[in-house]
Amino acid sequence: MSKLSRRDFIKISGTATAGLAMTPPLTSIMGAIFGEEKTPHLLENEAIKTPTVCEVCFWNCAGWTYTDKEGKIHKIIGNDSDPHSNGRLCPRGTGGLGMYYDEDRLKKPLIRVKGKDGKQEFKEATWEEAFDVIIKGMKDIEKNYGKESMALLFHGKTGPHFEHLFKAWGSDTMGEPAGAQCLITREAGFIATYGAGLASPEPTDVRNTDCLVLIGNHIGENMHNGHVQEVSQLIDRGGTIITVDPRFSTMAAHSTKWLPIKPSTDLALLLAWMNVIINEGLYDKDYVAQYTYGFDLLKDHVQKYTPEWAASITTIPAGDIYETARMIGGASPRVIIHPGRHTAWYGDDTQRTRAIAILNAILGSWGREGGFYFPEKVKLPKEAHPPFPKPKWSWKTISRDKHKLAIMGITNEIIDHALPEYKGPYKVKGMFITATNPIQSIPPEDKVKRALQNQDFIVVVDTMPSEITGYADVVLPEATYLERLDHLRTAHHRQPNIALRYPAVNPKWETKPGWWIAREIGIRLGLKDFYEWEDFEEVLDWQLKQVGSSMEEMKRVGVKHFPRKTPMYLKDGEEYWFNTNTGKIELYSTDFAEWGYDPMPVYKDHGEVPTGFLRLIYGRLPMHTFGRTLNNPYLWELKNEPVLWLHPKAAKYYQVENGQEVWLKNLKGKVSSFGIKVRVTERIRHDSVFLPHGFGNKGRIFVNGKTEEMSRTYGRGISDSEMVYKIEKDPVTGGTGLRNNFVTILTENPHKKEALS
Ligand code: MGD
Ligand code: SF4
Repeated sequence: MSKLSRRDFIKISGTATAGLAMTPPLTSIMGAIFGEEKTPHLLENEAIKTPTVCEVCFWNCAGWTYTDKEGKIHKIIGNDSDPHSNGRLCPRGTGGLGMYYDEDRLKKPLIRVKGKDGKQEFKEATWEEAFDVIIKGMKDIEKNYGKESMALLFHGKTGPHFEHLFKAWGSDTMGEPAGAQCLITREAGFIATYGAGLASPEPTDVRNTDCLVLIGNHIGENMHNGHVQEVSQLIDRGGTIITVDPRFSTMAAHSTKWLPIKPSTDLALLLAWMNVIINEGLYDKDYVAQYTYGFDLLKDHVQKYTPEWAASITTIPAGDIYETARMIGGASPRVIIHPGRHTAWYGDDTQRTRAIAILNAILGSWGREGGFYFPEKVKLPKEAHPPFPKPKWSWKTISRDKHKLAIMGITNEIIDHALPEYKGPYKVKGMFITATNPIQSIPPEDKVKRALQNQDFIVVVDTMPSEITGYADVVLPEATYLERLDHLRTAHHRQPNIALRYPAVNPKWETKPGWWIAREIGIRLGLKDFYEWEDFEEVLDWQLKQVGSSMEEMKRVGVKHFPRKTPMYLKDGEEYWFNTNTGKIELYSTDFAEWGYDPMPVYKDHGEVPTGFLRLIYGRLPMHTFGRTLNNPYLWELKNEPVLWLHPKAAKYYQVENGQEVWLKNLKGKVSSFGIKVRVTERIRHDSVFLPHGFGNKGRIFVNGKTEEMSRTYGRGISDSEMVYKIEKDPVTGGTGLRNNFVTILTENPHKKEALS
C-alpha cells in the first residue's frame, strides 16, 4: 500500500475536502481543479513520467503518471496539452492511483468450486487452468446452443479488446450499460433531429455561451472535467444558468434561476418553452428558414402547450416559464439547452431529448459559436484481419426489430433473453462480463440475478471482487488502467487529437491487461489469424505511423493534435447538408413518422406518486463514479457515508430526524439490504428522495476458504438498483427508464430479527 497519507492526497487534490462534501459549493469543487498549486511535488526525484488516459470516469482526461526508480507510482497529473483536462485532473482522477494501490484487488485467476452450500466458493488458479475452463465453457455453449448464445457485457476502455475477440469467434450478442441505461436515448433524439449524435465529450461550446440550461444534469457533481472548467468560467463571466431539477443541486445553487420541477414532467416544460419562443418570435428566423424542416408543423403542434398548461403539470409557475423562455430566447444563438448524459429516466426519453434538440435548433445554436460546435476526430486505420464470421443472430436481431434506433446492444434485451422463462430461438446461456457490474448497472437487480442464475457459464474480468464476481465460474483479474496499454483515445473535440495510455508500472500480482487476456483466449479458440501481433503495442505503433506519428513520439508528448479539416461553426448563410432524409434539421422527424413514432414530441403523463411513497431519484457524487471508485482508499476517505436526502415535510410524515438511520421498502414490498443515514433538507422536493448511486455493495466471495470483498464499501448505504422493480422501455431505442420507482421509509431495522435468529 502506498505511503501517501490522507493529508498528501488532499494536497494533490488542490483544496480541502470541504469542496467534496455532499452538497459542496461549486467554487470549492472548482478549487479542487483550479487550485493555485497545480500539483505539489511529492518526490525529490521524479524519475519516470509516463503518459496515461484516466479511467476513473469516462471523460478520459490525459495525464502523466510519475513513478520512482523502484517502480512505485507517486502521483498522476494532467497533461497541459490535453483538451479534456486542460492540464488539470479532477480530484477523482488524481485519486486514480488508489485503483492501483487498493489491497482488496483481485490478484489471481479464480475458478468456482461448485456445490458448497450455495456459497460463492472459489479456488485460486493459474492462468492456464483458468483458460482451460473458459475454452471448455465457451465450446460447450457453442455445441449446445450456438456461439451467439454466449453474450458479452462490457464497459470501459478494454471493452473493444473483448468485442474483437467475440466478433472473431462468431458472436455479436453484446451490449453495455453505457447505452440502454445511460445515453442511447439522447443520442437517438439528436440523430433524429440533426442526423448526428453527440458522443463524449459533448460538443457544447460552453466556453463561448451566454446561457446554459441544465435539465436534470448536475454538472459539478458528475464532474466531467473540461466541462466543469468551462461552466466555472461561465459563472465567473456572469453568464446565465438555468437549472431544472427537483433537487437544489450544486449547480442549482450557482444558477440564475432554479426550477424545482415535478419529476417526470420535463417534456411539458420544454414544449411550453417552445410555445413562448415561437409565439413571441424569439427564435432564430433566418436559421430556421435556411436549415430546418417542419417549422410550421412544429408551430401548430406546440400551440396547446402553453405555460399555463405546463404550470399545472410541472408545478413551476407560468410566470417563471415565461421569464426563463425569454431569457433563453434572448440569448439565441449563444445558448445551450444541455443534452445531459444519463437520460434513461421515464421511458419516453428519446422524445424528451428530441425536444431538447428541437429547442436548440429553433434557437439556432447547433453549429454556432456559444451553442454546439462541430467536433472533429482523427480516424485511425483499423488493424487488418480476415472478415469476421457472420453470426446467425446478434444484438441487432433482438433489439432492432422492436426499437428502430437501438444504435447499440440493449443490455436489458440480453437479460430478457437470458431468463428461464424465455422460450424463443435467441437464448442467452453464457455470459462474458468485463468491467461492468450488472447487479447495479442493469436493474432491476432481482431480474438480472435470475438471468445470471440461469446461465450455464459465466466469465468475469474485473479488477475488484465486485458483486458480479460471485456469479462467475471463472474470474480473471485485470490490471488497472495505470498498468495497461489500451487503444488510443481518439475522442472528437474542437481540435482533432489522440492520446496514449501507456503502462506506468508492471501489472501487480498476477493481473494482466485486457488485450493480453483477450488475445490468449482468442489463440486458444483457434483465432490466430485475428491476432497477427504478439504485443498490442505493435498495433498502436502501426496505427500511429499511418497518421504521421509513432509510439516514440506519443510516449514523449502523451497528446498529439492534428489540424481541422472542416470549419468548427456554420458560416452565416452557407449551405449545409444534414444527414437526415430531408438534408435539413428535422423539427418534424420523417423517420419517426415512417416508423410509427410521434414525429414531434407529445407530452405523456407518467402518473402520480402513490400515497405513503416517495419517488426514488438517484445520482452521482462528485468524488465517485458509479460503484467502481467506492473502494478506492483515497476516494473512500473523501466520501464514505452516503446519505438519503429527505424533505422536512416527508421527515415529519415518517417521523425521521436528521442523521437517523433508515431502510427503504419499494412498492413491491422489497426491503433494502442495508440502512442509510438521512439528511433532512429543503433542497429536495417533498415527493422524492435522492439516493447516491453505487453504494449498497453486497459482493462477497470465498477464496480458498478466506473471505474476499471490497472491504471499505461492503454493506455501506443502499443500492438504487436493489430498489428498482420496474423499468419503462423507450420505444424508439429500448433505453430503460429507471425513475418510475417508488419507495417508503422504514425506521426500524427490518433485518434485526434475521440477525438475532
Ligand atoms: P460500476 O457499478 O462502476 O458501473 O455501469 P458500470 O460500468 O457497470 O461497475 C464497474 C465494474 O467494473 C466494477 O465491478 C469494477 O470493479 C469494474 N472495473 C473498474 N475498472 C475496471 C478495469 O479497468 N477493468 C475491469 N475489467 N474492470 C474494472 C455504469 C452504467 O450504469 C452507466 S454508464 C450509467 S450512466 C447507468 N447509471 C445507473 C444509475 O445511475 N442507476 C442505476 N440503477 N443503474 C445505472 N446503470 C448504468
Ligand atoms: Fe479522470 Fe476526473 Fe477526467 Fe474523469 S473527469 S477522466 S475522473 S480526471
